Amino acid sequence: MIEVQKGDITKIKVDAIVNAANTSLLGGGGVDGAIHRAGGNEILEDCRKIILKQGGCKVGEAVITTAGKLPAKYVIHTVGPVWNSGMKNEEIKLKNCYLNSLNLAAENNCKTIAFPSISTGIYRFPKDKAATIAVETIKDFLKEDEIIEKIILVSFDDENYRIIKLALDK
Ligand code: AR6
Repeated sequence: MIEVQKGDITKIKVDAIVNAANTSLLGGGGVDGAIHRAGGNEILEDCRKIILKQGGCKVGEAVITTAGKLPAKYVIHTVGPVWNSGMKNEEIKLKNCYLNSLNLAAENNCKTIAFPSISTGIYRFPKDKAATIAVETIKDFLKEDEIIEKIILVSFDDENYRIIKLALDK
């Protein structure tokens, strides 16, 4: 089941929330900043352990940490592509963000997951294209998967809410 919700992803009580991080995993602005601020230092401590082990996270890949003080159990950090006119395989990279996050969630027995609109803020990915990729990738994944029960697509603003709703109803 997929649903769309307007609001702040840090407030949602699910097994895992997904973070639109950057390759350093050290935090930043946008939803990444909000998650680290609200979740506290434990999240950054886990990120530092991952950095020591594998040196950050590549575009399209995903890693999992505690959610610290957040109501969720885990944060799955994935790194979206910076939009570059669609000339740098951005669409495939964004699809990989969703796929790798979903696989990591299922491996960790997460039944409920909330996603922000990865790459549609500071990384400037066109919102309609990003919504189509998110919805199609999740729908295809859920057809095969037996662990995940509910996915919430969280949009921070009205425009993205409408765009995601349209993509879902298609
Ligand atoms: N809850 C839900 N969605 C949010 C929230 C929130 N609290 N805050 C923002 N959004 P962005 P990106 C939406 O810029 O484009 C960071 O500095 C926002 O409206 O957070 O992937 C990282 O460290 C937008 O629709 O992520 C990276 O350097 C969406 O979340 C870079 O930004 C994603 O916007 C990643 O850029």
